Amino acid sequence: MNNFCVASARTGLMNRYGAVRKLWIPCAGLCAFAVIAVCTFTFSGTGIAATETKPAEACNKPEEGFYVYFDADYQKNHFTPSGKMGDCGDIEMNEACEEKPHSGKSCIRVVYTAKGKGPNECDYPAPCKWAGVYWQYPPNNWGKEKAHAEKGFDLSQYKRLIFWARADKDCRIEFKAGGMIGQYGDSLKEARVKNAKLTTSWQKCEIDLDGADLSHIIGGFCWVTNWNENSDGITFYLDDIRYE
Ligand SMILES: [Ca+2]
Repeated sequence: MNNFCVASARTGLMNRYGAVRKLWIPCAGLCAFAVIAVCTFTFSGTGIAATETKPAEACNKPEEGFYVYFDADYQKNHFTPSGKMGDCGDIEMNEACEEKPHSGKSCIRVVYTAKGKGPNECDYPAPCKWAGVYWQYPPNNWGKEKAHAEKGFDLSQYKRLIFWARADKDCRIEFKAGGMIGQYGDSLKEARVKNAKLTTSWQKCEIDLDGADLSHIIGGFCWVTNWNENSDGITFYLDDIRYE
């Protein structure tokens, strides 16, 4: 599987990983031009698709697409990270983290402590030994309440879910699109999943949605991890989550 990462810069930046192309980018005039370095990596393992980028000066305007998150105060964010799962007490999230965002003013900081702290949302005795969060629409909609039956987004026009991620140390985190299977849940019953290898640098990650039924999506994005993958806990960061 080929994966791509894009680093934008005002000046010609030769990326040691691959060829450099000059492209004009309409970014509200802020970026006169950018150099896009396309590098291709393939990670071994199960469905890993994370790509590394060199330091970039990202444009600070949203790109085309259907955003789950751009900045904390962005008016066109969709979905809410209301769906905590597993060892919920192990999860801390800050959607207005200003520590080196990939774009704009903020990114999302996720802290997973791997302590097994409750409340514990799993169907066996605690600790669950895992945790995760779904971005839902409307908030707290697990697809089980008829009142929300008509609520959801038709994202059929989009072909992939893009997001950027980094972590305090190298780690693996699982990400998903769709897969909330309640009676009134996602049309995409089987989530599209990406087990991504994150590093301390921002990386562009992609979940391929080709052929997916996106006609009714209430679970727009999700991260999950567990004691096996991150036994000492992990802090990671997300930004620019969008369907395109
Ligand atoms: Ca941002």
